[in-house]
Amino acid sequence: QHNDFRATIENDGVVFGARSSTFAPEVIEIYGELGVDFVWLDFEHMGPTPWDSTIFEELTRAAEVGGTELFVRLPTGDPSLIRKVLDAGVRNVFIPRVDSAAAVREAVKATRFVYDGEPGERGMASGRSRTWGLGGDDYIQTEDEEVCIGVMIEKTTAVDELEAILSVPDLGFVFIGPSDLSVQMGHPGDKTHPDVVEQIAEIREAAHDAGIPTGVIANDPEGIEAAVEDGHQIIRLGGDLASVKSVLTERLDAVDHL
Ligand code: 3PY
Ligand code: MG
Repeated sequence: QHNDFRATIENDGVVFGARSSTFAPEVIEIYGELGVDFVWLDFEHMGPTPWDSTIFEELTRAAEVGGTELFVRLPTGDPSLIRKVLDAGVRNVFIPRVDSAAAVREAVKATRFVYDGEPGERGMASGRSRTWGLGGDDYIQTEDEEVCIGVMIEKTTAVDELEAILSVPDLGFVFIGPSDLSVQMGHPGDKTHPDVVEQIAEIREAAHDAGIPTGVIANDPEGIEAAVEDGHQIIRLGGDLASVKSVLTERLDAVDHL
């Protein structure tokens, strides 16, 4: 199956996604039916430790049935972890808290059979990405053409090396992390601090100058519109837990008035 997420951002389009904190196949399938382009699964802060890759087989099936893409935030850029998740059939992954261009290069190389004109560090597997499900005779070429990896820019060490990070071959995107940037910049939790806001704009501009798509979180209509206007191409606009909370709050308020 074609990775619409990668194709869209490579062709200057915008993808809209939502987080699923429940990791429930049902929610992923419903997101797909609603037209959500990607489902953010967060293995940095929640979820089972993803070395049990069988969970991804089930979740990629749900994404395929619904017609959406998984977008998996791994806990680290450990190549052995990246390979295992890709072997289960996930096509879009991203790595939090990166510090250096060297770390980014190592992570990206783990996703490729051929990397920057040399052998990459993706291992030949017999998992769902090759043998069934997504698999096929053109496995090697398809995987290199379809898999997309990005990194979070949320540490000052990464900002210091931003130009080098942005020129790492095959880096698919950067996702900006205002919360951790605020911590790193000495304004913990203050995402609207002028220094943080300015830093975010600088990251965005540098990435766009380098031709690398950027992603952000935007939780209200104004924020979503502003994100699109700013040229961000990967926009997370909600999640299952927050949606349940807001819909039920509304209904309980209505009941209160009866
Ligand atoms: C951050 O803001 O630090 C993030 O990681 C967003 O998810
Ligand atoms: Mg973060």
